Amino acid sequence: MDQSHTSPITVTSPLLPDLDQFGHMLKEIWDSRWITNNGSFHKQLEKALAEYLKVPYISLFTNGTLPLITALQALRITGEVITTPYSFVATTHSLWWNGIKPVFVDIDPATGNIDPEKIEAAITPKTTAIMPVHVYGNPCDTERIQQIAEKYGLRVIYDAAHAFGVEVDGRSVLTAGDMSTLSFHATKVFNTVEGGALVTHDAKTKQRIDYLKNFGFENEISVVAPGINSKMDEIRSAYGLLNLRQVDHAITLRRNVALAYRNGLKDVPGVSFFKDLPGVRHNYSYFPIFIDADTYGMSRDTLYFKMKDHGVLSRRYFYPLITEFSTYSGLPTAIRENLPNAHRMADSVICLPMHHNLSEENLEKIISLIKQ
Ligand code: T4K
Repeated sequence: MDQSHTSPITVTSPLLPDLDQFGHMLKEIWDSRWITNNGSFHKQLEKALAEYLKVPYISLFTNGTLPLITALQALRITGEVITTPYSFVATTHSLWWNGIKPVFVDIDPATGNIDPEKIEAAITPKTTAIMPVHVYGNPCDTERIQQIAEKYGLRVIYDAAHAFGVEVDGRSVLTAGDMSTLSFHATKVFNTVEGGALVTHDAKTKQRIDYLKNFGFENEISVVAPGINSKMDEIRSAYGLLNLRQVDHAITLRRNVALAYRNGLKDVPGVSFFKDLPGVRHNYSYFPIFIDADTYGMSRDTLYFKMKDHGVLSRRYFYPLITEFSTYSGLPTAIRENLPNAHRMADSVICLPMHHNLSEENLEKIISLIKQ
């Protein structure tokens, strides 16, 4: 099902389950009349995901933003949290919704992730946690972050929205820190249309998360905490079960796309990109390139709009930086001088189309547009 060369080439395209198989599952749901609130498919998907992702406990959510908000609630995080400006805005919004002050720390240009060596200088008596992001699925330096967290008694919540299936030396990155969150949005490697999850380390914490995502209900008559409603329904759980069966194949196809881009763009002056890291199982969730305007001979934005004019709808994830949005721009750590690497990356990035359905013809078109 390749995209036609005449229709726009979008930055991503959702992985869709087989419609007939999905129809059978819908029939089961209809027959059971159990459509949400921890039904059979929901339970099956949690079990299957925990196995696939090699994590001890996972709780499904309606999207990837509510697990961030809920993790902060569950760990009773207050005061200040150290985070990265180079992410989707939901990362920082989750802090704001909990009345927490975000403290921005610059990134490491080698990965796009928060630079652990700059974290300690940002810690104050009010700091209670660190919220790093495995941006584009590039794993953070989780060992160094953990050392710092332990030294200062801080919690670590990873926004792992991009890191589905990412492993380092055979171990899931989702096991790092106190908790990790995932997004199963349509645009992600694995999607349940909308959806997300929270990974925890022990049964007691999972239980607490499951109460919190269901209004705080412990049983029919007891509410143990001021929870929210963020439950995944049976229809999306069934869809997720089907997509899980084909996600490995989708990641292989994405890898082929990444290899083709790397091969096609390797000799283009002024264009750079990430390489695979040793020992890492990447998921190829995005393919960002970085434009050095002087060497390339054209600005990032000129190339971006040129591609758009030719029907290639790439995206500038993550430009502008979160610190440029009015809610956050007045914060002391949002100043430009504090975040030189993040600004450089935001000002030079283009995320090229990257998905399992990208045809060779379209790949060639994209590469030749960049080469021209
Ligand atoms: N943390 C991080 C680090 C995140 O990146 C995100 C979300 C979150 C937290 C929060 O997770 P969620 O609450 O969203 O689960 C998209 C997504 O909406 C968002 O999930 C994602 N990150 C962010 C990076 O990208 P947009 O506004 O750029 O998406 P949109 O609608 O412009 O779609 C992009 C392209 O994808 C379209 O041009 C075509 C294609 N597409 C999209 C949809 C929705 C399809 O082909 N079919 C579709 O159904 O935000």
